[in-house]
Amino acid sequence: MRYYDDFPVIKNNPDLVYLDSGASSLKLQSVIDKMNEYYTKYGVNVHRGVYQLSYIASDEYEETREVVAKFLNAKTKEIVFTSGATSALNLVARSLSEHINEGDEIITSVLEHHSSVMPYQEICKNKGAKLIYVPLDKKGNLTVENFKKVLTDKTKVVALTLMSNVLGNTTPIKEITKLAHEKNAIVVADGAQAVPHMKIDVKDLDVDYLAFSAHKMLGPTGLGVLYGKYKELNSLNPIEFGGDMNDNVELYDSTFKEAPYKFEAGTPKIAEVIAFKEAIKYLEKQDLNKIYEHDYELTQYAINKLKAIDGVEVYATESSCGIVSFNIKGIHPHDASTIYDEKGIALRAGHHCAQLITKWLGVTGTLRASIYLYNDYSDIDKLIEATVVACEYFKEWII
Ligand code: C6P
Repeated sequence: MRYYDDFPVIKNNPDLVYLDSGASSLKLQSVIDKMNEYYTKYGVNVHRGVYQLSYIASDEYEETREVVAKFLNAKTKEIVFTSGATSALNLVARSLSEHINEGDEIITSVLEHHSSVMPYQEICKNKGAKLIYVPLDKKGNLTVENFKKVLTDKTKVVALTLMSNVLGNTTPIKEITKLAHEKNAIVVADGAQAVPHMKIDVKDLDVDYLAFSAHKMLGPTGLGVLYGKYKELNSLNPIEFGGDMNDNVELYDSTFKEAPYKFEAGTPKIAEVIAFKEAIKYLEKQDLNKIYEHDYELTQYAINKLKAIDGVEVYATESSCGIVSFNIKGIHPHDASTIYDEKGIALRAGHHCAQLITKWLGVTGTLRASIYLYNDYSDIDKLIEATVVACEYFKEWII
């Protein structure tokens, strides 16, 4: 009930057990209200108009950049708005590709979401560079020791997730970044799952780039953020060209604005950017450290309860937060998921756009319950009850 007024989807679906926040979190009423405010009160373009409404919209837009920067302990000019974590990760990879040559090495891992690894597969194919995978330990954790084994003088980019969207485990990115920088390699961190759950300080982590999505942290869909250390970010060339990112345009050449604006070609996601600050303010009010504690406790509670059920295989570990992947042994997750849906439990089934890790686990996919601040123990108890029912239903096929 605590979140009843804050999240209209909860209000409108009182029996819903929402355990799919890893795919997209529920959206805040204050975010929706702010989008409405933009559309109804000053819904015009930004950075272009020379009239009052455009100034208001532009100020609201730029205020979010300041709020995001403060949230990450970054500088305002280090924040680029994109259409999602995917586009942020593609932007940085494509911009970096100019600096990748034959024989260079790019380090990644099988924990990656497709958007964190596929751009580098393309670069390696086109440039004759090598994609190198950090081996995982037995539990699926990425360790500093294993990272050291693959880091070489040829490493140019290290592209790793901060938190796996299948296992929910975190990467020791601070230690990895320190080592990578000793080899002058650039570190690109995928924060799509981590940023919603934990306090991230980019100065402390020292990563060069960090990408994440607004819609996984109570904000609007269609919006992402690319943080880039200013010197690095400003040294990259844009990959999209058009309105507002240029300075002087001549017949055969043009000059670009400085970062972040040279990476925001065309009319941006105005309403979404303006409203996103409401999500960040809310998360800060709730306290990210408390959110992490809450999500971690519920995750571990779910893991322990699931492990106690005969016929269930759990892939999450003691370091998992917010994500619990499991299977009913021998049952395809899509078949099992119908039981949960019948009981009003929303979870995800499949490879979660991270086929490398599901292959590493030796399965085609998993059931995945993902937990966020509005979930409580009763949601997990319902997940457990439904899992007992599913095991009973499939008992003849369980192997
Ligand atoms: N993972 C999931 O259900 P977008 O789709 O651009 O907002 O985020 C991409 C992305 C990048 N990295 C990680 C670690 C992610 O988990 C995601 C999105 C969703 O797990 C949708 S596939």
